[in-house]
Amino acid sequence: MDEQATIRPGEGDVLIVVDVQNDFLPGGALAVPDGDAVIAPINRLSRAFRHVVLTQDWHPVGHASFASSHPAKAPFDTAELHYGTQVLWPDHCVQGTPGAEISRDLDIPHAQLVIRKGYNGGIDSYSGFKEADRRTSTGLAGYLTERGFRRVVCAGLALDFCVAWTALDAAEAGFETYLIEDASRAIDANGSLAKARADLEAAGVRMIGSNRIVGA
Ligand code: VGL
Ligand code: ZN
Repeated sequence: MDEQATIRPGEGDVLIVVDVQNDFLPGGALAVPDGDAVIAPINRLSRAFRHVVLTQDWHPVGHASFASSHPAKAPFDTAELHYGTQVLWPDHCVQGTPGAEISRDLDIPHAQLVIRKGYNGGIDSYSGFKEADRRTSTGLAGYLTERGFRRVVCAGLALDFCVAWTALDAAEAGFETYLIEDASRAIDANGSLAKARADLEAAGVRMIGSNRIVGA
C-alpha cells in the first residue's frame, strides 16, 4: 500500500472501471468472490471523477479462453495457445447475453466510453489496452492520450486478472497509474493474486484505498 499517494481528480485524470458485469458478480458464470462489494465504492469513486471509462469483457461463442472449447480440459486448467499459456475459464461474458451486461447497480451515467475486449475468437484480453498476444491493441491508449489524460485510476473485477493487466498496460503506456484495492476483488486462482501484486509493484502501479481519492 502506498500511503502517501493522494489524488484530487481533475481534468488530467480518468477512472477506468473494469468488467463490472453480471457474469463476474454473485450468481454469474465466473463469479468473483465478494464481487458485488466493489459496486458501492466504485459508484462513490465515480462521482469524484469527471472522466470515466468502462471496460466490458465481450467474447464470441466458442472463445479460445473457454474450457469448453478444448476437449478434455476443465475450467482453471491451462492450455498452450499460439501466444502462450492461457488459463481456461467457464463460458462467460458471451456477446449479447445477460451475463455480459454491465451491472445495472453500477451508477455511472457520466461514463464516456465503454471499451469492449476479448472479441477476437482466438485471443483473450484481460487488459483493456492490449490483447493477450501482447500485440493487438484495443485503441484505448491512443484514446486516453488524445484526450490528454495523464493519470489513470483502475478498479473493478477481477483484481488479479483484468484490473491488474489493465493497470500494468496503463503504466507501460506512460500513465501514472493507481489501483484502488477496496474497489476491486480477486479470483485468486493458483497464486494469481500474489503474482499480480508483485507484478503491479514492480511496474510502479500504486495500490491505494479509495479514502486516498479526495471527494470519493
Ligand atoms: C476476467 C477471466 C476471464 C476478468 C475476464 O475480468 O478479470 N477474468 N475473463
Ligand atoms: Zn473473459
